[in-house]
Amino acid sequence: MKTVITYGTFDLFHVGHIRLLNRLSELGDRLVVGISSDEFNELKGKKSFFSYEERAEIVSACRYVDEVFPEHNWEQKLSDIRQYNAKIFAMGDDWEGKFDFLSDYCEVVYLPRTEDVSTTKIKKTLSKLKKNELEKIESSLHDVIEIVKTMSHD
Ligand code: C2G
Repeated sequence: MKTVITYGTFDLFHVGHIRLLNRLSELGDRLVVGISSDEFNELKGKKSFFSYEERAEIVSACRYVDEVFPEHNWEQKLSDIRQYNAKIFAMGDDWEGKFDFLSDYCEVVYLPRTEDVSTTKIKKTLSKLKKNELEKIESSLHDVIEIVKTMSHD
């Protein structure tokens, strides 16, 4: 049984996550995923839209994933690798080199990220949409106020 282990926040689950998990599942017989807890996300400077429980439910429903577990800190990877007897630790290549110290215990693999999609980009696009919509509502309100003013003078 060749186990692959990876970690992530996996907020606003998107094709970048799915494509990575698919590729990771092809590296072995079992894929286990450490999902960053809400508290650990704060340590990473991230505030996820979905809670840990929701993100864990979504990722564990993914056909490529066999098991999920909480990621509470940076230090737990080695004990996780031992607990799951993981033969491969793999991440997207935005982490290239950051976890090479694990190569004494298992194979360390960095796979190319999926370009042009990220949770941050999704959030930015949505907030821009919201801003545009609010500006449209505001200008329509001004028009209505002007009409009411005109009518009240007549
Ligand atoms: N990813 C990807 N392509 C994207 C976005 C993300 O391949 N367009 C990969 C990342 O490289 C990472 C995984 O998907 O391997 C999860 O990404 P995030 O949810 O952003 O996780 P991150 O904040 O990188 O947390 O201890 C490790 C950390 O918990 C990793």
